Amino acid sequence: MSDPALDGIPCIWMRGGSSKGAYFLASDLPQDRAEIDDVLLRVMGSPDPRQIDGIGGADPLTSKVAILSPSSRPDADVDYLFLQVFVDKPLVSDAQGCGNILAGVGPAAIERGLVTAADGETAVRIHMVNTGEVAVARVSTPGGRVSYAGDASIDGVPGQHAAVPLLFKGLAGSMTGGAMLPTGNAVDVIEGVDCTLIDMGMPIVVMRASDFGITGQESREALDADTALKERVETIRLKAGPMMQLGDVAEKSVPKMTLVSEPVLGGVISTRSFIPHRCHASIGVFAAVSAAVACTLPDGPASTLAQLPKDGRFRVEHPSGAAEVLLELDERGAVTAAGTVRTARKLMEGRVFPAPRRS
Ligand code: NQM
Repeated sequence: MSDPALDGIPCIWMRGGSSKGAYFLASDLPQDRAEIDDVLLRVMGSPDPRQIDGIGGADPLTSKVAILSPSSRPDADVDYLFLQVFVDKPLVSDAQGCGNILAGVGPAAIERGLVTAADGETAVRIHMVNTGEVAVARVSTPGGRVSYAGDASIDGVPGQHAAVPLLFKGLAGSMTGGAMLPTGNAVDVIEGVDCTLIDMGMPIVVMRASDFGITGQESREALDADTALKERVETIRLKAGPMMQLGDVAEKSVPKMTLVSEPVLGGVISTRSFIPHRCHASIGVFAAVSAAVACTLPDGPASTLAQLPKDGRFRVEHPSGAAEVLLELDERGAVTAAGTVRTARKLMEGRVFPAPRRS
């Protein structure tokens, strides 16, 4: 019987988009969810603000896990369960997906033998277990091997890498019961603040930055240091959770809280996202899709500030630049498909050794 603390667990440490995570095969982890959570906390070094005894990077964006397994459905090649390992709390949450870590799933599935690569490019159909949808990722595979080299760049990540185009359908109400606007309204007033409660792949609450007395152009560090602002945002989040059919969200990483302002870089809208207790260095993929769609609503905090594009390319501005989201709309303005381009890179492959259980 193997002991993970002695023998280690096979793992790929991968940058996916503007996040980093540990990619595992489900068959290398315990079966029981509570045991998986326990092992992952010990792998990442949580709870500890520095994650000093684990591989987590002391930031929610680098304390992420993808668990891959052969697909359980005929319309997909691989199952992907995303888990957010909290940094400073003994919590692991499956209450959200993650589009950045998704960018590494195609490459990791090929590297670990779950998907056979074609010569040139390989389309990998990924069943996102958290939300039940299927995304299609296109992975560069010259000679039948994953290549991370290329000339695509994304804001928030230095350098250029192989593009990983991602295509999504059926994102509405991914975690909130199937409706894009879980309350049926484009605007709900919570604690006196106009909010759009929306889920197009990620449940988010969109609010005007100016309603919090800020410009919306502040740095991540400045916003993280603003405890009064964060307390106000959290009060609204705790009320929005049950309204979005997410139940009590005190110990969940959703909904994300998105403060919007007028674009300043020629994009559609400017954002600062709390995920949910720290400000994002950029913005999540599905959070960007949800924010872009909020801009298309006839009412709401985003729609009054947005500069809508004519070509379906929604550049969602964030603290380190902008993320481009492609939206396909039907004649009634409903979103029929969404897409984006990310990059990913394998950083390390080997065995990870979880810390011993704490007494
Ligand atoms: O919204 C961070 C990230 C994310 C999530 C977070 C993401 C998404 O940037 O799809 O990618 O919101 O916790 O990794």
